[in-house]
Amino acid sequence: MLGLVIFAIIALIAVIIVQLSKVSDLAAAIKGEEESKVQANNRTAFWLVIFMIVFLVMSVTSALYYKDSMLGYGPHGAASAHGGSIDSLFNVTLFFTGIVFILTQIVLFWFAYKYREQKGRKAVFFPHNTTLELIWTGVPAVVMVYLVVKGLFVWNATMSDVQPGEEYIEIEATGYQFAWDIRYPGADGLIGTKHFTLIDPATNPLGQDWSDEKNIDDFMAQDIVLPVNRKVRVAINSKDVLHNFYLPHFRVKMDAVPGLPTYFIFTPIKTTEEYRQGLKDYPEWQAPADESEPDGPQRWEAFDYELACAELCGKGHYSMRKVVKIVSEEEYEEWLATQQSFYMSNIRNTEADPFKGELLGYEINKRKGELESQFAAVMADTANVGQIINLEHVFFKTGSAELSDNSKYELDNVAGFLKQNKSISVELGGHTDSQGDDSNNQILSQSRADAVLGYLSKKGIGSNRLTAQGYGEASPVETNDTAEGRQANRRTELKITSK
Ligand SMILES: [Cu+2]
Repeated sequence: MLGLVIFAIIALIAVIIVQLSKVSDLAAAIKGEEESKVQANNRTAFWLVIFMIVFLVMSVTSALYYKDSMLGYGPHGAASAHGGSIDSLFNVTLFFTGIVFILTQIVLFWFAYKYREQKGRKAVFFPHNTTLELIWTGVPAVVMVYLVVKGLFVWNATMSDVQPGEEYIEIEATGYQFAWDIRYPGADGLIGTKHFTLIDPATNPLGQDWSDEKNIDDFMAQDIVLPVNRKVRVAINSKDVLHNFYLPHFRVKMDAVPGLPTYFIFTPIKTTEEYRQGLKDYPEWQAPADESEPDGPQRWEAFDYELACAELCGKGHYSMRKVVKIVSEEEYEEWLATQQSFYMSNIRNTEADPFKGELLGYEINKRKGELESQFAAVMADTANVGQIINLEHVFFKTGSAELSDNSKYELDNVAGFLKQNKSISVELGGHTDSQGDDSNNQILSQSRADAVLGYLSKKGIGSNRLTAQGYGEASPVETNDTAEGRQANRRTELKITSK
């Protein structure tokens, strides 16, 4: 039915056009062919000039009207160190092309008007004019050379990689249909290696190689959080099709190409808060961010920098958005401290962990720091005796008093402390959980305490400074009803007996 109606409308329009042309033929026959042609020419020429004026006025007016919504104008000055040079390149190009644009439009339409067909006028032919040719070749050549050279300078400054020894933060962005994974290097500042054959959507989305220690502290971030005024290098990857890493406010834009890592280096120079303050003065930013909530935050308060995918990569393309937060150095440190390493929270001591059951260098160092501050607290304490330190990293083989290899780190630290502080004597206390027979537990705890004492005296601590005491299951620190509680109760304690 609808098809029929559309067909009827088209047919009617065709009939009207045919009838109109017949009417004008008739009118021409009455007026005379020649005169009606002259009239039509004049009419067309006049309207061409009107069109040109309206078109140019509207082009310029709309550009000025929407200026503050465009990057580089109004509140949208570049938020990165290099962004200003890209904006200036854009403005210079716009200046030259703008002149050419306006001049050619005026000349095009004016000539159509001025040289319309008129009675008795003949065309002038001149096949060659050296001066004119010099001008229209020379002027564009000079302008082009200027634009290209300026562009090369901006390109080289923007795209040069970090120099050896330079301070910067490296993060990694991996695009896929349809999201970004953002990886931070963790405390070591180094991003761990990855390989596509190791990718497992459930347990290893990036294909990180867990045998590479650089991966251990890497973490995945929900938002991109960066400190202001620090150089950032983004390593850009794609897992499937072409994507594009686009941070419009920072004039950062780089393809994410499957199989070909790319990068972009930039230095944010405005925090999110500073950018919001810049927007605040513009009336279009002073409306409620959410129209259904007129008392809610204003648009400028709700503003956030964003990462978008600028490559039309599929039907979910629009959802490849991430919030970018530029913060002060202190806020950045605070945020870093709340982030969890992907390996530590998802892989550590699972089947996928190549270091299962071993202590990692990072854990050993961390524990060393903890122990050192506990030792320092003991030394600062005014009481002479009684301070207790739980030797968390002393482990025994199940049911036996044989120290496991990993215990040496903790006990070497203890030995170091005792060597430095020769006046100190300690008691080594063994504790078990409540499982099994009481007297067996008593015997086991005593022989474990003895084993620790034996290790320390082998390290050169005089046996007059060491005593070993088995407490069996008599002094639990937690309930014995849960596995975690029992684990906490099985422990070795170091007690200061004289200072
Ligand atoms: Cu995309």
